[in-house]
Amino acid sequence: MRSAPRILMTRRRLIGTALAAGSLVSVGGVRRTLAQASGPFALPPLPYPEEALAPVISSTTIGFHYGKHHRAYVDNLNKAIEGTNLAGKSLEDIVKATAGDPARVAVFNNAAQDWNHTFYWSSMRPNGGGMPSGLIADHIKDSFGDYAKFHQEFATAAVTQFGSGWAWLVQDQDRKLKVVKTANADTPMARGVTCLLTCDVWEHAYYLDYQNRRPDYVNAWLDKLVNWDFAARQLGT
Ligand code: MN3
Repeated sequence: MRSAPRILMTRRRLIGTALAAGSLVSVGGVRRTLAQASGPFALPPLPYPEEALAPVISSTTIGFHYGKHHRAYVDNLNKAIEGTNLAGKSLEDIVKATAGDPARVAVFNNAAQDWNHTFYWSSMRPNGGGMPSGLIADHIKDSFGDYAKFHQEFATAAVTQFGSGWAWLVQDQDRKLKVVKTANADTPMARGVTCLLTCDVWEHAYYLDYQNRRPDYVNAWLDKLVNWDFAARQLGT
């Protein structure tokens, strides 16, 4: 059974922060947040304070990653769509409309990076990670055999993504969960795939805290930060 609002993540705080930031973010979660009707888009509020993920991810990293990198994607997207027929579309529609179009690669990159980062912030929570329970645990067992095999497959994807990109847990059309990786700004959402979790493996996500030790970042991410409640809420019926 699918629960009503997919995102409950500190809804009150989300709304409060959104109002404080002066942005219009409807309730209901990332999908709703990302479904801001049209541009210009606002930088979505972080679901927790910048220091909340320390020591796994420092407030310095979040400060740059969220406050500089993510903000730049949003600002550049708004500049790129201004006055075009994309200005009236939702973020998801812009990503899907520009995916694979060489003439609109800059729009795609910034729109997809806005979507990916918003999804990434919600894929984490303080004191998260480790083995899930409930429905998502059943899906992990059905699709991977056991949690350890999922852990290994996800970590391998995240560590072996060459250069910049993302590791994802997705639910395919056959309802099976799968681990996939994408390069640069690419996102499974562009192809209509249901995303459950994502880990940013661009160097800006971990270099201040882990330098070249991407495997240490990925393992700490899996063991201490994964927001399984968020993943469970993305599951299709
Ligand atoms: Mn990033």
